[in-house]
Amino acid sequence: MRAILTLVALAGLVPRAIAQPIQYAAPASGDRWMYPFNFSSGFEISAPTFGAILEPGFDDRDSQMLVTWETNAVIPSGLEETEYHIQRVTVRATVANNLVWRYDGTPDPTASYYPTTDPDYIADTDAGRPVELFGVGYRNSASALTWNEFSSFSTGSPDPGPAEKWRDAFAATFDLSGNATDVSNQVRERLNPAAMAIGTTDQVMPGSLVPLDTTLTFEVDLCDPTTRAYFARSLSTGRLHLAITSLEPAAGGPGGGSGGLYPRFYTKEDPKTSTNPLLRVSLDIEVRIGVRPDVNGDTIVDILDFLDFFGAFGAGDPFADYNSDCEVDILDFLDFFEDFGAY
Ligand SMILES: [Ca+2]
Ligand SMILES: [Ca+2]
Ligand SMILES: [Ca+2]
Ligand SMILES: [Ca+2]
Repeated sequence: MRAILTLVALAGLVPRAIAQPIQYAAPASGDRWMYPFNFSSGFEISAPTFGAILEPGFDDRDSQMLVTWETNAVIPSGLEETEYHIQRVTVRATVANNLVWRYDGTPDPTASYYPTTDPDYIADTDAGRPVELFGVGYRNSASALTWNEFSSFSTGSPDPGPAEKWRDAFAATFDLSGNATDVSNQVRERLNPAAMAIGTTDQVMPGSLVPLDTTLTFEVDLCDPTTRAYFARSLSTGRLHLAITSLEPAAGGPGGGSGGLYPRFYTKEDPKTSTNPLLRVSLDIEVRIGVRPDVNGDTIVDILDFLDFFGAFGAGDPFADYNSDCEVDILDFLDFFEDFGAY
C-alpha cells in the first residue's frame, strides 16, 4: 500500500501506449426482414417493422428487422464474458419510406396498445410509435451461432404456419444468465419490456411524418446490467444479432394505422446502399477486453491501472464506474481495490 501511494505521488509517470478500448464500427453483415410471409429471406431491399396487435395467429411484433455483425473480425471472441467491458454501443438505421409514419422517440406503455374498451387501456399521449432495439432470442433448432439472414423463418411446428411464437429468432429481453423472454407478444401477454434503445433523430419533430433517408440513432442504455451481459455474451460468441422493431400497427387496431404506414429500413441489398453505404444499418461499439482490474487494457495489472482508476475516481469520471452501475461511488473504489490487491 505504501509503495502504491508513493508511486501515486510520483509526477511524470506516462501511461504506456495502448490499443484499448477497441473501436468497432461496421455495417451489418446480415439484415433480414423477419416476417412469416416473406419468401425471399435475407434478400429484400428493405425491412418493414410493424405490429399485428392482438391478432390471433400472428405475433404482436409481426414484422421485425434482424441484423447481424461478425464482431470477431475485430474484437477477439472466446474470452470469458466478464472480460468484455462494454463502454458504448450505437446502432443506426435509415428510413426507406417517405412521410407515412410519425416519429416518436420515447417509450409508449404497453397498455396504450390495448383496445380502448380494455379497463387497463391508457391513451398514447404522443403521436407515433417508437422504433425499438432489442436483443435476439431463439427457439426450435436456431441459435446465435447458427442463425443468419437466410435462415428459415421457422423450423418448428405447426408446419406450415404461421402461428404465434413460431419464429426461430425473435426480439427479446434477457436475464443476467442469458435466458430470453420473447417480447413479440408483449401486448397480449401484458409485458412491459424495456428496449435497449429507442431510435431517435433531431431531424424530425416528435409526432411529425418521417422523411425518406432519415437516420435513426439507437444509443444503447448500458446502465442495464442485462444489456451489458447481452453484448458481452455476443462478443464472446463472436457474433452479434439485434432486433429493430416497432408495434406501429399494419392495419386498424387501437393505435390506428393502415397498410404501409409503418417504419421501413434499408437493407444492404438495396442498390442505393452500394453508392451510399451510410444507408446500411450500422454499429459502433467501444469495448475494453481483459481482466477487470486491468482498466487501461494493456493486459497487465499494475500501478498504471491504479493511477488511471485513481485519477478517474477523483474526477468522478465514468471511467471509474468499476461495477458498471452508472454511478461512480465508494463501491467502485472498494471493488477495484479488492480486485487490484488480488494481483
Ligand atoms: Ca439482407
Ligand atoms: Ca406514442
Ligand atoms: Ca493494465
Ligand atoms: Ca459504480
